[in-house]
Amino acid sequence: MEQAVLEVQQRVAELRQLLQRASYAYYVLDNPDMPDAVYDQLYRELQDLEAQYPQLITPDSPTQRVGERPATQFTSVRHNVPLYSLENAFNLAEFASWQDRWRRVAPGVSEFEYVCELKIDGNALALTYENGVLTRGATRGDGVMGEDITPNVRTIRAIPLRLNLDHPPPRVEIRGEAFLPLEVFQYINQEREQAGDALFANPRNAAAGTLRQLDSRIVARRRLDFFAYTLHVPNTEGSDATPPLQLETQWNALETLQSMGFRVNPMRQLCRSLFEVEEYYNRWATERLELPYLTDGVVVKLNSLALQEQLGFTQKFPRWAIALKYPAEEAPTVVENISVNVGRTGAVTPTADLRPVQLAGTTVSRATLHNGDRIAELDIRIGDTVIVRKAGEIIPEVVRVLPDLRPANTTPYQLPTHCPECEQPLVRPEGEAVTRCINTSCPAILRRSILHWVGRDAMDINGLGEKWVQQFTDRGLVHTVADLYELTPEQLMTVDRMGKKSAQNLVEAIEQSQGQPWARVLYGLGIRHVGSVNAQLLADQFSTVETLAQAQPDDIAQVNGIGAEIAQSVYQWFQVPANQRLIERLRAAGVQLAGESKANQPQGNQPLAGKTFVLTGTLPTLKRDEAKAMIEQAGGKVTGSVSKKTNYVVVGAEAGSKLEKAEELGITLLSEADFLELIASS
Ligand code: 1X8
Repeated sequence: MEQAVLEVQQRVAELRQLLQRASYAYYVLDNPDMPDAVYDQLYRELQDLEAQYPQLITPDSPTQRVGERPATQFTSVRHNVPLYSLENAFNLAEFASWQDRWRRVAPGVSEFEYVCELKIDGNALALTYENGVLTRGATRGDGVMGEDITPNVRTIRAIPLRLNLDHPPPRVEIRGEAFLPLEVFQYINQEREQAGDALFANPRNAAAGTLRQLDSRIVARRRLDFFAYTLHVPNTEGSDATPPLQLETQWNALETLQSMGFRVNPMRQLCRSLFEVEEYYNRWATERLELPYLTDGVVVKLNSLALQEQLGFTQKFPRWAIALKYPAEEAPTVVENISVNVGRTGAVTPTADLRPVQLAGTTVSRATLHNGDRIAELDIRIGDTVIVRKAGEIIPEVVRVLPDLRPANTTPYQLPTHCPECEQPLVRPEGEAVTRCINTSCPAILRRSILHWVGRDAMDINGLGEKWVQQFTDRGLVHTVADLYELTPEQLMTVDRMGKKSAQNLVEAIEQSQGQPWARVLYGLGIRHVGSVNAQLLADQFSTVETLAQAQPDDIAQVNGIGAEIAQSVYQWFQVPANQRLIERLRAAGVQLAGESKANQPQGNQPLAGKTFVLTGTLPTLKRDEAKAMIEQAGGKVTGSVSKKTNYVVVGAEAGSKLEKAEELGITLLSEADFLELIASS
């Protein structure tokens, strides 16, 4: 008996450590390293053991709190009302048992209604409005403490900055889910791939990463969306809450949220029985796959707010709501091989070659294994039967190994110690998960760099695919992208199966690419973090390669949408002598290294050059003339009306139609404090 308890104790400690590490990676690092299904499974195992052996429960067990500590960059704030998580049900039987439970807690209730809503796979936010004005936007955090991310929340168009109410109460709090539409998610990942950055695993992580961006200008570009679902009006003494806010039902609250100016999910339904809930759940099991955002279940709430209040909360969950989840799309298959790929930045990515399997409507034959740590953690070996999952539109991933099906004589997989292409030692910088080949003349890196240069968003050179590039580099015809411009048809004809006509066409296509604009050239250089959007932003402000090459990181970071990390990366690229030589050779080859500047003022002492401001409403401390003078001093312009060309609208009290217009056009709004900060930092 004693022995058994000891063993359980050990397992409990192990589970807690695993879960804590996984939540740290998930919540703090925004870099999940454990699939949700595995986490749920371990969590349940821990819950079960703790239920059996309550003496083993400690206050710091992951089961004893709502979430994990927030990260540190933003100010921590305490939520006025904690954000609870929802109890999960994975099938109708579990839902029925939840129904039995709440009915036992409220025995007198014979008639009731449920509101069914889609569960959005995003990040919960708590928004505070004082006298109708958005004063705080916070992340969920651990449910008790979150992070104040107000500047970022302000960039979300589905969130009104001012409530559409004639007599707003002193204070209301709105909860909802911020998320990235699938299309935006794909676009962001495309951009990251182009820029050589690590991809986001799914839209939820991409949204979390975006919400915690310190630079809200970058947030604004990412087009987060939001669905509101909860409305809290505190019962203040002598409250004069006006009729629209005297709420009786959740249904009513949703309608009110909508009329207050929030986006509310239209796929909601009143249900009067378990069977109607089942119908709703089954209907959306397939229809949800057509939606432009990810959903992972159905949230079922009791409609009556009085009944909600009567039922109250357990330690962790409301008793009056439950999440009826959809199973993730998973399937078992066999890892036939593990191959490693060397990317343009030298990053080594292991990939599983799988026995083809049908998953979410497509045939999956490869899955990313992310990095060496991940392989070691899951102990994925060649020959293993594994579970692969596809969530949303993303690259499939291996979520776990089925150890019982492991063949005899397998050994743990080790990433190669040397580059599979150039055989130079691979390095893994301390504290990083990525292993890299750092040999600047590695043929794999060279091939990828050339393919990037000739790619559709860069120099767009037709007819120069992977096969040719491989031959050119293997034969030593091309060592840098500048060499492309010196190729002759005669040289090309020495390559296998290249005819005279093709060789001439190719030389011509390469020559024509000299006319590509400077922004494309800059993108084609393949500087880390510089995808095509950032390249355009930089080219707009730095009209020649010289001005960019001579700019300090701070100058570069002045560009709207360019953060410190990107600026540093650009700066460093131009410090490398080989890169400086490359630029000179491209210049000699006639490639365009300058364009028309969109900035009509020099950088530096005119940091707001080219920026147009509109002032509206009464600012708390500044007079309109003062604000105008400050803008003009910094090189900016003030105009009287809002248009697409407006960069910022500074908003004071009683702002009217200009604010509406600005919101409509998605123009960055600044409070006086934001404005002063912008001026001070410029
Ligand atoms: C979480 C979510 C809720 C709703 C939708 N999506 C979610 N992720 C909803 O109520 N419509 S409620 C909720 C929570 O209470 N933790």
